[in-house]
Amino acid sequence: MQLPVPVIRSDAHLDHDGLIEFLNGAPVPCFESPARALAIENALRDAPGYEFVEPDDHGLEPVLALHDPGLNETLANAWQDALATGMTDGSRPLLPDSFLTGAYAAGHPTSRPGRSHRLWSYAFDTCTPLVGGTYRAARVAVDAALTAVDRVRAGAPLAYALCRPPGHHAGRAMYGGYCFFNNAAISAQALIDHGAQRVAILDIDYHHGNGSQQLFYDRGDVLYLSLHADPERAYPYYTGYQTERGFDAGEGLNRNFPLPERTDGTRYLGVLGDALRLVAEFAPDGPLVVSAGFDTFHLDPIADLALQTDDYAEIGSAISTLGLPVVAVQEGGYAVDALGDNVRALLDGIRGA
Ligand code: Q9C
Ligand code: ZN
Repeated sequence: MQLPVPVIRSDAHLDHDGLIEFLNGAPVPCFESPARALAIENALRDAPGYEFVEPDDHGLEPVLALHDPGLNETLANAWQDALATGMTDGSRPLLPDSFLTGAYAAGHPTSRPGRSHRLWSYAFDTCTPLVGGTYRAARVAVDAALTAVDRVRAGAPLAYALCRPPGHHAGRAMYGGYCFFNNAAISAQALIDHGAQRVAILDIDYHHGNGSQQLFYDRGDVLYLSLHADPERAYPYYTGYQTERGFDAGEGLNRNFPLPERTDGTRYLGVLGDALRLVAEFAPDGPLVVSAGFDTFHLDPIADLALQTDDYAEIGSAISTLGLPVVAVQEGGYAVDALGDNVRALLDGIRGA
């Protein structure tokens, strides 16, 4: 008899809401919505073998282990500052209109503004709005991932953090792609800080986890592998190519697997097999962190791969052949009607149910 799989969830994410993004120039409700998390919870509540757990507060230290203190402070204060300076009346989310790009910063001094527009200097896109509840939701998402780490360290073979907002696009001093803090990366770092010498992150979200890649690019203790839509055609466009293989002590420990349009389960599982062999070769001495995105689904509204619900069960059982405990961290997935079933299929696949 297996013990129930801990599902770490919180209502805090509900206040990260009212979010607008731009799609081909038109403002639309953000694809990354509270309904996603509710759909996942409903599916797992109806399934045997799961228990719901609230996140424990882990404080700021694990966030600052990977993220710039200025990013944290700015995200923490942005909404109050924007209200105080009149930049928003509170009825609309904060979205940037100007970026501190590398090209802007090249060749002369630049500054981060003190208030109001300071947030923009950390943003890298226009699809990651911030409202009054965003900072707390992002912190609780980190706590959810760290609570999953605790459960796995205490002996659970699998724990799942229902993180909202997601995390894999967030880097040391930047946020974007619906992400503010990198929940999966912070989990991997926590495992290292608890004594693991080699931790692998397997990222199966449709998008390349540019934040995760950045955070560990020169590190010899964390292997980052990502299967994703070829950046030649897909967000985040500037990273995720096969040629990005790590640097310095991290040489060879960053591996990208760009996928063509309409990649189906058979083809996907073949590539996943290659990635899993690299994990085995790396021989992690800690749990596997899975950045679990489901925007690879054939009906996803912002993606173009072709996975079916049953494929997630196959992906899960392929992952389980590594024989590693798994910390699964929720990332993307926007086909809300199927999202719960897809999450459940992956988790059931991992635990062999
Ligand atoms: N037309 C995650 O899945 N929008 N983030 C891309 C393409 C941003 C996805 C626009 C997608 C971010 C966690
Ligand atoms: Zn994604």
